[in-house]
Amino acid sequence: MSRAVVALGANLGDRGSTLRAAAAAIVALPGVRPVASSREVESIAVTLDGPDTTKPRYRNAVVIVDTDLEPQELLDALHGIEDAHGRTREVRWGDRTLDLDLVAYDDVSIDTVTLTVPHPRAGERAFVLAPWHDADPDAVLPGVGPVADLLARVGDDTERVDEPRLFDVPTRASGAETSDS
Ligand code: PH2
Ligand code: MG
Ligand code: MG
Repeated sequence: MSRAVVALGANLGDRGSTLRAAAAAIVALPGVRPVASSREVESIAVTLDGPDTTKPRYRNAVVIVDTDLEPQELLDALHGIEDAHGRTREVRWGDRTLDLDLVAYDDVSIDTVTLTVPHPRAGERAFVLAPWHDADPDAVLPGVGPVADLLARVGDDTERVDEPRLFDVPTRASGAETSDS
């Protein structure tokens, strides 16, 4: 079983509903179990030319899962969920109904044509770091450092959305029975 961190983003359509549906679809994948989810944040769209206030704003969130899927298998499944939400791929960093990025997978480093893990820009993006820190305050970006430190360094320019977490996972502390207890 491996632990994976997935960043969710959307700036077209009903962004909040899309992020919630995508989170539900991720944890419904065979071989995937929910661990933690962030709440949603909003931020200005970052394009290849920099932040662009004329573009629709993004909603972003992070979900953490345990999985038996290999990294590329998980990525393929994430792309399937993107496609189911009408994702198109015309412009790099262009507007999108749903973006699902595999940010980290255990402490593994992968660099293939289709997949780079950890995500090469995660440590510079408050819209990834802020929700990741919300989902797991002790998170570490493998090979880089604590997410809390990275977020302090880049500065948190995201705005918390007043909505619940994408999903809630019962914790041992709440007294819930778990299958592996
Ligand atoms: N994703 C991008 C490009 N720009 N800007 C924000 N605010 N949030 C994103 O998730 C985002 C972006 C490419 O994946
Ligand atoms: Mg992305
Ligand atoms: Mg992507």
